[in-house]
Amino acid sequence: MHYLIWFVVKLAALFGLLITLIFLFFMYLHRHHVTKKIAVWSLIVILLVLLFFSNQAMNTVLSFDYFMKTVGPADGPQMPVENAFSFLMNVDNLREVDIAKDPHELAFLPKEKEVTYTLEAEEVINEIAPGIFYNSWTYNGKIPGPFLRAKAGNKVTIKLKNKETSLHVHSIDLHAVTGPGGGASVMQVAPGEERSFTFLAKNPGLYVYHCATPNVGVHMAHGMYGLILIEPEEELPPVDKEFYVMQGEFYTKGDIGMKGLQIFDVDKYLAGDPTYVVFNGKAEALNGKMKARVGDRIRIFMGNGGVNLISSFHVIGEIFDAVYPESGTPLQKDIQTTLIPAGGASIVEFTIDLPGRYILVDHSLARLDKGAWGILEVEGTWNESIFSPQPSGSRTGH
Ligand SMILES: [Cu+2]
Repeated sequence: MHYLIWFVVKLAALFGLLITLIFLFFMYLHRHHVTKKIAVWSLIVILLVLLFFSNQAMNTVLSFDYFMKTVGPADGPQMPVENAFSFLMNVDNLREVDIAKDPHELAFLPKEKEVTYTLEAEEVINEIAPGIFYNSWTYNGKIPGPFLRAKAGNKVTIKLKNKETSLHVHSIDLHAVTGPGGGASVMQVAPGEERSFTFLAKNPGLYVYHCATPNVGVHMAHGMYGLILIEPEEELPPVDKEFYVMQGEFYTKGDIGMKGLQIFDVDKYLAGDPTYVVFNGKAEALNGKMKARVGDRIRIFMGNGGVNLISSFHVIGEIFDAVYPESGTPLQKDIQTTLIPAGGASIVEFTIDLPGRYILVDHSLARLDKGAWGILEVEGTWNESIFSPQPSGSRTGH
């Protein structure tokens, strides 16, 4: 409710200011005995002030780009006015959620040859950093969406529901699919409806899935992406810990750090200049959730929802013993930083030798300040033969 009250109060304040200005101007004209012209002048002033204040109100409350025309294959990224008004009318029906996907939440490899996954598109209100709220569009109320897992040769059925509280049509395009739109050609789902389709998982790999309803980039920049792992016939070798991490971007009208409910900024989106770059949906989403012990073999399924940036994925103080670059083959060894393309993913593996706090980053390091970092906490015994002297304090060196 507080979002709507905030909006009404702001508009009422602007309206009060407008009335006061008109009244003062009217009194000025009246005192100077130009009553015949008062009506005309008042009308002009009303129109000018309305124009000025409506623009101010829109810029701070909702951003519409009335006249923007882009040249993509579908509708441009502008948000239709009716969507914005229906958002304001429905904002209290949206759930306020903790958007951060737990990096431990990984599906087990199903034993069956035919696998079914059900996803639900839901528009929510969530914090992307302390005190900064956003209207995210999600799969199952989290960013990224659920981790899906199958084996090469499996038949995979995807059911997608679109919650009745949604204001938009949503869909799914899985990069693991061979066929039109990766599924999106038959999976455009209106609010309150459900659709399904089946595909043969032909190629092993770690694939991004995302919403592919125009404007596709705008849907993805609201959080609609996740990963599906198609394991090879021989399956991935066992490890001690697996983690699920995805990088993503938020484009907000308010600059970095501006509190309150933030609205999508189409200019920043087109310029590829996100206000926030985060792992798992919000700043510090991973902290306290990634823990391991010395000697553990770690595997990170690392995806990039984009929509604009390429991630230079690095773990400070570690070397990736093994990387499946872009999740394909062949396997690479001894990698410091690996590129995760927008709409792509990688599998990285390493064994932990020493206790401490290891920071996951996009090594385009300005993005740390935009939120792209997380901590892997490791406990265990120090080994002087690998590193001496033993650091004290936080042990990260950062
Ligand atoms: Cu969507």
